[in-house]
Amino acid sequence: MTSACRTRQAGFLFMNMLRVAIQSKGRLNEESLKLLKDAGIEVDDTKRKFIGKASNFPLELLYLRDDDIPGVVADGSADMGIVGYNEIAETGADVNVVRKLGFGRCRLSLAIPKTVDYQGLQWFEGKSIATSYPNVLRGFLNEKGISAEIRQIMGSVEIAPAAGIADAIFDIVSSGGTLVSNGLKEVESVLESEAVLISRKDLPEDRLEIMDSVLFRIDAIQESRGKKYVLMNIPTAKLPDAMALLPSMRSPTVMPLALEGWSSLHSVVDDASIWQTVEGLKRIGAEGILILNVDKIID
Ligand code: PRT
Ligand code: ZN
Repeated sequence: MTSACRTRQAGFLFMNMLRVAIQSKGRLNEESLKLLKDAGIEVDDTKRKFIGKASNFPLELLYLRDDDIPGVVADGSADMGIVGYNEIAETGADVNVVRKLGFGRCRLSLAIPKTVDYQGLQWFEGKSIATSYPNVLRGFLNEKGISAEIRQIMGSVEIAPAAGIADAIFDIVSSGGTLVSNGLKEVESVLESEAVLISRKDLPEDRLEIMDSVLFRIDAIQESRGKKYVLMNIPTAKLPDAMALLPSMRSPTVMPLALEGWSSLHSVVDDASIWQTVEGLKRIGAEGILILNVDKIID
């Protein structure tokens, strides 16, 4: 009997349950829940407490502060987690990063007062730097051979230079707006981050199948991102020209139309170049062009 058999989805009696830790509130909460929803996993978020069970999948959610997620996955209290890569880098948690998720993008950067004439990393020699990410910063400074004092503070890092707490900061930057409004400028980008899906290293055998199912669904969602499905009617003689306009096309579908000399051509096209592609297709005689959203792509 496979674990899938033991997992009686219809009856909501799950002997094997995958426990996934996500942020309880904050920047990654909404996107994490949306990802699970897109993957067809229904969690009643309105009654959110510490733990929430999916109604149609053998999975339960642990709602935690992001700082706690790497640790609970590393020690096996949760099987998987969704957290910013910056937290993994800082904690050095012994987990597997199984997927990059494409949201919560940011970077950990060094920033200094905007009036400083910055000539390079040597500026930091002997300076003090305020941060909530001392381990990542220490690693970077050691690698570059810079000796600076690291002042760990837990919040409002960006006010440290103006408050006389430190000469510089090392903090998360996204748009850069917070730095500007605090009279700072970003001078070194040290670590690129985005939300990642992590798993414990010793995931029990009976939960592997459930994790594979989650990964399969997430891959289908990610594969479809930035893609459109295009259908058109085109003179059969123009098919080679149409193919040349669709370099990203995989396994094009070509079907003859009832009207002699015409074909129907279907393809998946990158969203970024959709208008350019469609204009080109129109110029070579394509008609009745339909552009559709792609929900999931299963390779
Ligand atoms: O309560 P809990 O501990 O769970 O949450 P938190 O307050 O520690 O974290 P939260 O919700 O602020 O961020 C969660 C994760 O989102 C981070 O660990 C990053 O992986 C990611 N992320 C993406 C960001 C940002 N963008 C971001 N801009 N985290 C924080 N910021 C902050 C940053 O600290 C700075 O104060 O936003 C400010 C800078 O933003 P810009 O756009 O002005 O540059
Ligand atoms: Zn936090």
